[in-house]
Amino acid sequence: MDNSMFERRRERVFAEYHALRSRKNVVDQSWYNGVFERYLYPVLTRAHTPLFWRYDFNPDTNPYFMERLGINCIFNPGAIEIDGTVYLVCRVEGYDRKSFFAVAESTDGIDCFTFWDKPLVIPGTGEPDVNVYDMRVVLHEDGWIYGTFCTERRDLSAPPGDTSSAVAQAGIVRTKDFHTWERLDDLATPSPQQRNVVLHPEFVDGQYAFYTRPQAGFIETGSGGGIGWGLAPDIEHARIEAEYIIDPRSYHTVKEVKNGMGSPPLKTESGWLHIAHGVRGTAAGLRYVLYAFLCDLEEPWRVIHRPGGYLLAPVGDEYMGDVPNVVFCNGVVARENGQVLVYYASSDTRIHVASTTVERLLDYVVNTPEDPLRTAECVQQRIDLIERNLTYLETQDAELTRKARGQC
Ligand code: M1P
Repeated sequence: MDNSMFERRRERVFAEYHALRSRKNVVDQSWYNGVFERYLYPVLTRAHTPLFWRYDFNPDTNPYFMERLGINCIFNPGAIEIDGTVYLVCRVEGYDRKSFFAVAESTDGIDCFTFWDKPLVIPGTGEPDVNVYDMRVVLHEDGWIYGTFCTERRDLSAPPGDTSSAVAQAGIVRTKDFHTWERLDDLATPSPQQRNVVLHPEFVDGQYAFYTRPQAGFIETGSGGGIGWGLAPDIEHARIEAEYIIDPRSYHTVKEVKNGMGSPPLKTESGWLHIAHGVRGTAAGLRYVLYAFLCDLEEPWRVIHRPGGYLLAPVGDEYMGDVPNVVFCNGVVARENGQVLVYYASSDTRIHVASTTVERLLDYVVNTPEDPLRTAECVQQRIDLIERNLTYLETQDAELTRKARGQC
């Protein structure tokens, strides 16, 4: 049989794949805010997934060199650094809408993320998962690496004919070698549903501490008012008896409709640093942005700094994708040299990285004023800044003031 067409197509796909894989990322010079740097290209897209996950490479069974199992998108990765290598536990979604987890690794955390040959195999519980996604990965002080993720199952109490109602809960896995994962019981809480559950890296009062996101239904949080906190004495059968809201959603803010914890918090000298997501409604649908806050070191449930507004929102191409106007982060890595890599997905489609430092994020959370919740006070906040600036600039030279005014 003449395989020339098969080979031509395969070579074309190889060439495109290698061009993409060898492209160096660069800081996006069109973006500046002093808080973090953006990069020009996403770190991972569906086109980065290995070709042998998608194509059948045997000309006898795939004479047209077709994609046999397409990948739709890759997003919302958990992140961890082990011995100088950054691992992303990515949410990969096939054309069939099912998500699964796959690990990609890179030494500098920016370029050349390479997938392991096979996706992770996550054992089930007695109640099979239909879909799993958004794993948060954390090295706990008990010595295990834990993953908390959303497990979604059909709502068996839904009326006949309702094929979309679902129940979301928090699944828990753990590993010592990052390859073999042990499944523990799903987290039990007083709330009907859970998503965005994060395990705190240290014991609190000798117990495992969880950030939760109680919700009444699959999409709506209902009366579930924000990011919750609860303790569980046992991790293998984790059960939270009392759940407290530590970061409420709030009218006319970036977290008016809902919010959820992002990555496990970073321990800093000034407190536990969090990056979370906030959601508000618009005429065009929901808008997801990232925001940050700082919690007390000794009482990690107590928020001590709440900068107003968002830390990171979609720009440019990030607005577009399967679920537009979304940025979402569940993986942050703080490297030994102080660099912080924030992995965020845009529009439920692809993964980007933003780079900053612990010092800059602390400066941001401590010195960004809180949202005063009313326009009149926001204007006053800005006038205070303007007056401080003009007073300072005028003590400098007139040229600086003229430049700051942007005078032509
Ligand atoms: O589509 C945006 C995000 O929606 C959900 O997040 P939340 O529970 O906070 O609304 C999740 O499905 C998440 O994966 C997704 O990115």
